[in-house]
Amino acid sequence: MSESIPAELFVLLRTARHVVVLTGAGVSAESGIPTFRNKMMGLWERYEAEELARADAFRRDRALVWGWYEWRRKLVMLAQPNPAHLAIAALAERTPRLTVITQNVDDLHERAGSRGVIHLHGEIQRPRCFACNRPFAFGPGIPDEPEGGRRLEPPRCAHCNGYIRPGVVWFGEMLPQDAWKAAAKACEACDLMFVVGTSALVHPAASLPEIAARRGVPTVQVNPNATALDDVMRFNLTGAAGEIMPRLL
Ligand code: BV8
Ligand code: ZN
Repeated sequence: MSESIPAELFVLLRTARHVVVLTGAGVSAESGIPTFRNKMMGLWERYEAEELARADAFRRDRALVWGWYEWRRKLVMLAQPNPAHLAIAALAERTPRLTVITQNVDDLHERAGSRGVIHLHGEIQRPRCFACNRPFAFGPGIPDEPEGGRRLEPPRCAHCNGYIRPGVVWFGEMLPQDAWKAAAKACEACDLMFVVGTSALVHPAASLPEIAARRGVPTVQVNPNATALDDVMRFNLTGAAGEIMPRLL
């Protein structure tokens, strides 16, 4: 049994007007989606995410990068939202206002019922053309496993014949301005902020909790491990999101 939840936190939850929940890969871990910190499961253990989640990696070997994302998209499509996603969606029904900000590119928050999710780093289900930026629609069904689990040629753009790229923000790329602005605005306005399942190493996303903490807003971290935020957060709930978040309800 992980540690108990302070009674004060329940009072804060009941009286909060605007709650922000910032999530990272840890919130999808119990759905079977590998996080970045641990070695990728199976086929890709010899690559570092930071090596593949880059535009120059796509330029150098587009089929390897596209194969990696199609492998991840298959995992996402076969995965189910876990009790953490479901609890966050349920919390929104009981709070005057709740904003979900995620670093994840999966759609598990949406499939759990969360609405208006802010995706700071894009969405794996929304690829676009690397040349003209036009959106590309995937066909129905599960992506076929890249033969040999490695390379898969990306599709071409119907408009300009450019290569289709994953609809995510790669390292070195700017975050979508509207998403970033909406996220920062929510952290400026909230009166309670949860940070669930992130190692808080990637910027500028990792600087969002500071916006709330600097305003004296109560901040709550949910993570089984220590992170860069431990000294910033007012409450540190040590444990798995799928175990702790439902108990907040
Ligand atoms: C930008 C989409 C600049 C792609 C991602 C030096 C200092 C500061 C910054 C930098 C620097 N050098 C370079 C930078 C910038 C760089 C950066 O921050 N690098 C890091 C590595 C230092 N940032 C960028 O490049 C960003 N862009 O800065 O642009 C710029 C400025 C002007 C003009 C042009 C450009 C763009 C960053 C976005 C990269 N894209 N994702 C994809 O998914 O493939 S990042 C990706 O990694 C994720 O989205 C996420 O953000 C990050 C992984 O972090 P987490 O989500 O936290 O996951 P992680 O595995 O790390 O941790 C999991 C946590 O869960 C752990 O704590 C674990 O304990 C916990 N956990 C495990 N199980 C559970 C659990 N918790 C709860 N329950 C459980 N069951
Ligand atoms: Zn195009």
